[in-house]
Amino acid sequence: MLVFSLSFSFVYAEEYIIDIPFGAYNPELNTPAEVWYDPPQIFITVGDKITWYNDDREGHTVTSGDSAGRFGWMDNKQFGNPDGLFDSGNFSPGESWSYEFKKSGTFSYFCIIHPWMEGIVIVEKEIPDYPHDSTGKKLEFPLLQYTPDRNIEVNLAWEPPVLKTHEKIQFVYQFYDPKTNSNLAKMNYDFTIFQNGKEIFHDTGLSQIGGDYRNFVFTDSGSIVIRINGIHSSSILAEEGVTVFGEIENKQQRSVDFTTAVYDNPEKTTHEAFHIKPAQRLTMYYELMIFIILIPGVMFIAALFWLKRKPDTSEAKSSAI
Ligand SMILES: [Cu+2]
Repeated sequence: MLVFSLSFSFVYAEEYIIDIPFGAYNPELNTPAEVWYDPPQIFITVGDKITWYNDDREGHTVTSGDSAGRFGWMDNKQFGNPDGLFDSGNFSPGESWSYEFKKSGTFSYFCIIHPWMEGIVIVEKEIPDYPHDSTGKKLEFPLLQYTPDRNIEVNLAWEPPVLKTHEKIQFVYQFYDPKTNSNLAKMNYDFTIFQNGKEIFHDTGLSQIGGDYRNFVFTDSGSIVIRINGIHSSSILAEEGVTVFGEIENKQQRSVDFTTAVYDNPEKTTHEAFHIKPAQRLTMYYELMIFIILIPGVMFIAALFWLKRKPDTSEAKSSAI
């Protein structure tokens, strides 16, 4: 009976990878690293496991708690505050550390050695059946935002409401004049999606009466930012009577950001932990550089020796004669 019930209580658990990139030891991020933990923010469900790989040249830790923050460290030499939930201890370059999240919640973590390095893990009980923002807060459609100059109201919704990888998502949006509450057609705009800090989709458009839409299929899970910006219309500009330069400034300012998260689709993917080691790539690069520098170097030195030896040999010959 126990065996019977166990065989039906199947829990879908996944394994995720977070990379500590080469250069993470540097608080200024002016090395090849763009983030300290990649991705810096991850959405998982209870029972999922995360493995952190150290691809940097220094040892690091994954310690739950609050980091000192980049400027907290650089300006005030503050350290982070561990909360004792989990701690990897120091793990060296090339090593990894795994942790299974058994409880839901939002867990921030940092590196004890480099207290500016920070990441966040958001653990849901299960993939939620409602849309939410990148902090996990529930959203009601349509989402509404005003451009900073408050001249345009942007409405956004997406279908299906919970974003999963490998299925078509339709983003639908409309522009309104908040003063008259009228629908604004023929608006030029830019539509961009960023995921984990990288631009993954960009398009420009012209809104129609009733709005406009874009379809997108995500291949990766993680938090996203949907940015609609550069919203402008020549007719509205004439009404506002702004100069060309004023308009360019207005256009740049007319930007709204919406945040949410994409989940791994358990129906369409078998998520396999996959890790390309940048350190390996770097080693290969160094080996190649040695070849490129060493071979002409050896040839050059050989040529120098040969040139130096030449008068000696002729001298030896002449003295022999
Ligand atoms: Cu570190």
